[in-house]
Amino acid sequence: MNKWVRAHTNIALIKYWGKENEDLIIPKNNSLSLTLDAFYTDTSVTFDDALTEDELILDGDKQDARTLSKVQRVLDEVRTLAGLESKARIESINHVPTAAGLASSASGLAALAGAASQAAGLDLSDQELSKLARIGSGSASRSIFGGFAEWIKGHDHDSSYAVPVDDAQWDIGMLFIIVNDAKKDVSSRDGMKRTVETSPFYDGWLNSLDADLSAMKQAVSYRDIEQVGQIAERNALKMHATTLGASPPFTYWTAESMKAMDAVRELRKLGYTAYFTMDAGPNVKIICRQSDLSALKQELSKTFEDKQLIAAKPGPGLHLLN
Ligand code: 2P0
Repeated sequence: MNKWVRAHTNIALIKYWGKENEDLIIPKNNSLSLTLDAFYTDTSVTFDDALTEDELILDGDKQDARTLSKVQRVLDEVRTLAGLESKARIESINHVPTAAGLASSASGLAALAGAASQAAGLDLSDQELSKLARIGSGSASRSIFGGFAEWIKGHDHDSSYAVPVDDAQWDIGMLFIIVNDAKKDVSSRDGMKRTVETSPFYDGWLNSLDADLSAMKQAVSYRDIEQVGQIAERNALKMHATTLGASPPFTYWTAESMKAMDAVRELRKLGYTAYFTMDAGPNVKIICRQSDLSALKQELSKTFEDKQLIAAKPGPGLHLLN
């Protein structure tokens, strides 16, 4: 019986946006994230000589070849490392509130790296697991770790992996405002590629990252939630600014995203510590004190429906389930 492995999703406070090497998924810059308890993926892998092709069953449904492609990068690497030839059956369950419209590639590919290496009899270090998850999806490299993690960009497969930064066992949380669950027009993979290739703002973004990253690491080490929030919000806005300069231009923001960002600014006027970040989609995530989560939810329920508001706390790293 193969074991089930669980990985939680993470949200970047210093964003990954652009690849130096698209094939190996080596990023242009280091990124830093917080792993969260509220969203996770459970995965089990079986290598079986009787199979004629790899299969992915996600939430009970067999997935098509396109969805399999990220997964196969990871499986192929595991087969190479373990000297295996058999095809694999992957069963995966996403624990993301329905209609949340949140990307699950970080938790999904991290759980796959753990489950596939375990099923192949490999005993990989966290660093090796992070590299394995990375070749499936960049952000998954960070989901091997709980709390805050930094993905060190490196320059080749062996030097590009995430490391733990801080266990986040302090008063920090995130509140998600789910504004739209529609499938996005521009995937993050295509969006970052277009931005790197065509946006004149991309260099400005890259040039500002060292300062943001070192300020963020200092703020995390001081447990300074105000600074963490301020730096994260500025960093996210700069990332999103690069997409407006791309050709053709695009944005992940919708009118509802703007409304949510305004609501966060209003929370600040009320005296709360509340800053937003956004990823390759319209949803808005609020960085706040864990001890304020209920109060913020109540405040925001004047503007948004309860089902749009999901509270999250720092979550654990990759682990086996009993
Ligand atoms: C991040 N995002 O740091 C950034 C911020 C979206 C915006 O990582 O192409 O699914 O598989 O490496 O990891 C989303 O991109 O992209 C992402 P690939 P991924 O979280």
